[in-house]
Amino acid sequence: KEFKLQYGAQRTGKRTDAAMERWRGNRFGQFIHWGLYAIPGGVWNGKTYNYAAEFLKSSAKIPGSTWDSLMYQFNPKKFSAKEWARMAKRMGAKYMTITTKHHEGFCLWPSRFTEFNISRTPYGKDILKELVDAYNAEGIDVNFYYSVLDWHHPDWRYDIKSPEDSVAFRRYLDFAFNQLKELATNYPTVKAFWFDGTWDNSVKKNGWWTYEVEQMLKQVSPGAIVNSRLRADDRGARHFDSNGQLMGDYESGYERRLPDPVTDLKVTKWDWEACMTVPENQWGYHKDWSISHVKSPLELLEMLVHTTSMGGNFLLNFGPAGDGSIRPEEQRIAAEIGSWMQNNGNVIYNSGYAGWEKQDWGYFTAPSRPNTLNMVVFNLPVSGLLKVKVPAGVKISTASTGGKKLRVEEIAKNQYLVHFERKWFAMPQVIVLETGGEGKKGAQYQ
Ligand code: H79
Repeated sequence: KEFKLQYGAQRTGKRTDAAMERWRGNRFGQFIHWGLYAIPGGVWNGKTYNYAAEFLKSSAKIPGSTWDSLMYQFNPKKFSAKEWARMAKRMGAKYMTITTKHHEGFCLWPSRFTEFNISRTPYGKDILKELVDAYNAEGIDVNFYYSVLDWHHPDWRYDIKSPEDSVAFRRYLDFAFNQLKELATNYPTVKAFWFDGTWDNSVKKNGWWTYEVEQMLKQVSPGAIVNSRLRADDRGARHFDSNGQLMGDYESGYERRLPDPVTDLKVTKWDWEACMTVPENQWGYHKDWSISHVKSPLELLEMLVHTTSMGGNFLLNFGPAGDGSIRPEEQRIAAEIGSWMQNNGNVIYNSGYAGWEKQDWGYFTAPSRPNTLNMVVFNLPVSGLLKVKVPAGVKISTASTGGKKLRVEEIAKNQYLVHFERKWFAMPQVIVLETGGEGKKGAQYQ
């Protein structure tokens, strides 16, 4: 059944304009969660709360006025927008997405629609502008995260159960709309908006608003990109409308997880982005990272390659401390990923899904250049022999690593072995395949 929708998807298929091509080619982004929650860092009155640090207000049941007064302590003495931007640049990030306002409601920019903002803190300056300028100066695109859910605003509602709720929430929606218009207007280089906190019934019952916000952002900021998480349709369907079409410009549902590289190939049909934490579930700064597994640089690098191989973007989160410093673990991750990206970034940027069958040794990524493909090897077999199954009619002509030719052996119909070194490697290895030329004739196979 096809529903007639006023606020459903605006398009079928991927956007093909220059702004979207750039967003897609960027592939690797840095997520930053920074707000008042960075000050307590998951610890309140001497007690450590293991749940996400940015949820401390809720986990520790802290009264609103107590939490809000943290703003009078917000004075990050070690903050340097330029240092953050340099670190992101060295890591190989091509874009950065910053929490302009998380669920707590505190705004990192001097919004004229609420006093709960950076200008009222001892720090006083416009942190958002400093970040936009510093990152843009490094050639890094800046995107804005905005939580629609707001624990601070008196008119926020989780559901609409009375006419009073309806009136109050309408005021809230106007407020959020105005803030978003303010962001798009005052920071004209912003490339994309990353919406969160849109899952409550109140928002689902006001799909029209998510549509209006998308239209407004694209009017004020031509080329602006919005994530599917913003959107609900006339009937409350989210991300995908009631007819199954993606809303917004890219799918943003993969949070702290990735699509399976064999069974979830449907994601290659649209643009998408996965966001990832370094610990299990901490976005904001948490003082104690011993409470969960902390992903290694290699685990994260594999996730980046995995995501690229499926045509998605990877947004890796950082949670700076309340003093503006970046914890040593995050600095090390940025440095180690960066050292690999410096030599191998070409298998990530402007690369995507190859359409070839996944093999155990790792991932294929396809550059935009025709007749060439990358193999990114994470699991080298002890034999050193890498199996490659090619689509029917495709032949491998050469394989090389670091400019050195490797032996390619055709072993069966549409199947090759690439003879790699039998050696232990500390980092993933890249093999470039050129396709074309003649394969064996079918009759020559046993
Ligand atoms: O900003 C980070 C987190 O603080 C934020 N999103 C990332 C990017 C976040 N907010 N809430 N959550 C993560 C977890 C919330 C999950 C749930 Fe639900 C919301 C459970 C029930 C409502 C999402 C919607 C999952 C099921 C329905």
